[in-house]
Amino acid sequence: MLLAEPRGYCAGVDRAVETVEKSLEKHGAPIYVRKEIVHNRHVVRTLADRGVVFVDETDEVPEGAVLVFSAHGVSPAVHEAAAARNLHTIDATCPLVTKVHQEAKRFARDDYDILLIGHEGHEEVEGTAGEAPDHVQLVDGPDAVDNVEVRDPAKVIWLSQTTLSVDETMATVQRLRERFPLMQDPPSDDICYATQNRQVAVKAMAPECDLVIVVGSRNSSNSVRLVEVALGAGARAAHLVDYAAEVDPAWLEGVRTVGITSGASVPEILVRGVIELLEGHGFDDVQSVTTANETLVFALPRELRDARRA
Ligand code: 2E6
Ligand code: F3S
Repeated sequence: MLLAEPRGYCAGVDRAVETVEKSLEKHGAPIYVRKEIVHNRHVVRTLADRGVVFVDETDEVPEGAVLVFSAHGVSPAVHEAAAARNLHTIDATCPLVTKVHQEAKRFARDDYDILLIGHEGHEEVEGTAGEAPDHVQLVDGPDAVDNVEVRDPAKVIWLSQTTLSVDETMATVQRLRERFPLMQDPPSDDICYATQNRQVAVKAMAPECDLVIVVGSRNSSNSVRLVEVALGAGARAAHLVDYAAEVDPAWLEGVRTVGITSGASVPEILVRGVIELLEGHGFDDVQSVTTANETLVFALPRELRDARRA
C-alpha cells in the first residue's frame, strides 16, 4: 500500500471548518452556512448533526441570523443580499480564493478581458466571475477556447479556478495563447499550492499502482482531478470514494500495489478507514510517497481569532 503525501486537508479547508466550529461555539446552534462549507459529504453531515443548517441562498436564512460563507467564496452580489437581510456574516472564503478575486477586480478596473479558466457551475468560478461580470469570460477547458472572443487582443489576461488539473490548464493556456499571443499571465499561480502538491504526489505514486483509491466527494473539484491525474500518470485503475464501505472488493482482484490519496477537503479519519479495510485484504506493507511538506496555516476570520484552538 502506497500513501501519497501530501494528501487531505489544506490550510484553507482547515480554516473553513474551524470557522464553522468556532462560530457554533460562539453563537450557538442554529447557525447557517451558504452552500457546503467544503465539498465533503462527511464534513457536511458531521456539522449538520451539530446544528449547522446548510442553505443554498441567503433568502433561506432568517433575518438577523449568523451566516457563514463557504471556503469557495462568494460574489459581491451575495454579500449585498446578506447585508439586505441584516445577516451576521462570517466569511470562510479561502485566502487563496480571495487572492484570485482581487486579481479579477484589479484587471477589470484596468479594463482587461479576463479569461477565467474553470468549471462551469462551480461555486468558486461563480464567485470570482461575479467580481467583474462584464469583464470575465469562463473558459471550461481546451475545447472551449475556439468560442472565446475579446475586444482587444492586446489587453487580455487569463486567471483560473484554484483546483484545476495543472496539465489540463496549461493545455488550455497554450490554445488561448495561439489565438491571443499577447495574452498576459496571472501575477502569481492561481492553482493553489495544495492542489499542485496533491497532484505532484499522486503522479509520483501512480506509475507503481495497479489501483489508486482517491478519498473525496463527487462534487469536489480537486478530488476528482486526482483521479484523472492518477490515470494520466499511469495508474491502471483509479476510483473516487467518500467512505471505505464504497471500495468494491472486485477492484482489488489481481492488484499487487494500491495507492491511496485524498482531496483537500477530506478528513484523515476517512483515509484511515480505507487503510484499515485494505489491511484486512492483506495489504500490510505500507509505505509513503512524499513529494512535499506543507506547513502553511491561515489565521481565522478576525472576529473568531481569540477562539482559535482555545
Ligand atoms: C475552496 C476552494 C478550493 O470543489 P473544490 O475542490 O473547489 O472544493 P473542496 O471543498 O473539495 O476543496 C477545498 C477548496 C475549497 N478548494
Ligand atoms: Fe484554498 Fe487551495 Fe484549499 S484554494 S481551500 S488552499 S484547495
